[in-house]
Amino acid sequence: MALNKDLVVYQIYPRSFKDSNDDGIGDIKGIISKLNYIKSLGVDVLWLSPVYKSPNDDNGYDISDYKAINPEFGSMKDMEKLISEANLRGIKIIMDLVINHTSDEHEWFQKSVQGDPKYKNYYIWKDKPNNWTSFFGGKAWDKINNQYYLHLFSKKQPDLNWHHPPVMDEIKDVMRFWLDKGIYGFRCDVINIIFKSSLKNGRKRLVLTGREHYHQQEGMHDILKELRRDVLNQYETFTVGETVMVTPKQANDLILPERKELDMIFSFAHMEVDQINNKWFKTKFKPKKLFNCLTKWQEEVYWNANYFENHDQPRSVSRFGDDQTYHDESAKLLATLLFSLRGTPYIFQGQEIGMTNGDFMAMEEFKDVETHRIYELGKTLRIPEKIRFKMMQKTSRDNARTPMQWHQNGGFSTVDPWLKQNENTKFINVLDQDSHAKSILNYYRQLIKLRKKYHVFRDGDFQVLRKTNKIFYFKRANEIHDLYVIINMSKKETIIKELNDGELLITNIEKKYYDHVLSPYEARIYIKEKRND
Ligand code: TEU
Ligand code: CA
Repeated sequence: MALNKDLVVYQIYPRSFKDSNDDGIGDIKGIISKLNYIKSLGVDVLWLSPVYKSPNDDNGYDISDYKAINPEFGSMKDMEKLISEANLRGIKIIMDLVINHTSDEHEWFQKSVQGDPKYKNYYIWKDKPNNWTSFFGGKAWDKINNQYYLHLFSKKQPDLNWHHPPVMDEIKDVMRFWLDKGIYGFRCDVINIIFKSSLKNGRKRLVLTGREHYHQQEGMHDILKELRRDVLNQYETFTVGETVMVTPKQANDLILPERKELDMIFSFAHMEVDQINNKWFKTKFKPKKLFNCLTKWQEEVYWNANYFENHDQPRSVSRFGDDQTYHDESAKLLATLLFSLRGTPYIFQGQEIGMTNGDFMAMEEFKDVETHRIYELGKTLRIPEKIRFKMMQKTSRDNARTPMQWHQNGGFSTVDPWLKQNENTKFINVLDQDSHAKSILNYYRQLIKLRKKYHVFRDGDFQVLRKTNKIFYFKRANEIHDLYVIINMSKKETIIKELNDGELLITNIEKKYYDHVLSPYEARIYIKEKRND
């Protein structure tokens, strides 16, 4: 089945979207109650972060039963209703497929620990650990009884052993279970690290010692081909892989149609333009670096999954825009860019109203396991407390996970939410923006409409016309239209010399003349119809 390039995807982090039963935790009924809102955006696909049964060490990315719903989120009946109610509105659902690891509370792991011969090899056990380190900092091995098991994430997330064929059978079964319920596909969590080629010591590195033994190995390609051939191809599906540390070449190896693996992947290169070595060491954001990176991926990769936000990243308006003086302008500029790149656009809940980073004032206010682990790790590295806290404020994943801002008083729940609500819900919320024609929300809606109306947004090729420290000017073209996209990613007024005429299709700033002067954070898209004679 050929990839549908017309889709726009909206990601929901269920815990933070809408609470329907006043326990402070978002849930499936909450999502159902907001389906009309989601429909009003014009999106086609909902990606749900994990809703499976889980002890929530990593908020659902530690699954203890792949075929059950976390009671905090509701029941299987609720989930079935969500799928059918979404389908009624023409919205398809993709679920998170977390198959690098399970929860340590999964029955398979429990039995593996007990030495049950059927389950022993479902996980990776060793008498002596190697020197690998985990994504959340610290060693990647922990001891139970007299043996060590591998966990590339928290110690409550043991890695599955993909050398053991029954693991493959179990996962195929899980995938069929959900596809049979009518879901449209999967977002495959950290899919390019699932196959461990060897368990030898790795070269010592500041982060992820050992990664040369599991990152992007040939065995991973074989697994993906098999899942595609035996499961996905029996249905109409959509897959996006989350792939860490990939190059454009590695991306293509995963997504080119003739490879028969994934439809598209989330890469991280553009999320690394404001950091040194790792995400905790942030530097000043230089737009040119982002433009260069996006250009490279636009030019070299077959089809991109474009995103500026998800549940692991700080909010884009706080990071690449200006969440104070130019909040409105810069949020809209980022939207313009997102929707005019070649590829499938992904919106993370709240991005469409310009939600900002959280306003966390103390460590206790953070709930994320990684945030606390890295904060502690920083202590052993003797990084002063104040600096460590600042690092968390800037980079913590909880920045993305604050409750959705439905109205001036929050509207997420009637009780205190599980994670602190941002104070700025007073000014940044769905209700206000819905009724205001010029809001960020309505700008997103408008962009989605334009993308649907003009094919060139989807199938046009990409060509850079100009790249400076502030300006990104590019063209998208197909046989019918030329699109010219111009953004000024800065607080300064900037002149653009070359400007093609055409009809101004959309812009984030109202003014009398649209000449060669670009206001701070101004974005414009022009369209020109080609003559057919
Ligand atoms: O994330 C994997 C990942 O590499 C990072 O983006 C991660 O958020 C972390 O910050 C690494 O430093 C995926 C999920 O998106 C994430 O929420 C999970 O915690 C993780 O896998 C484990 O399942
Ligand atoms: Ca709830």
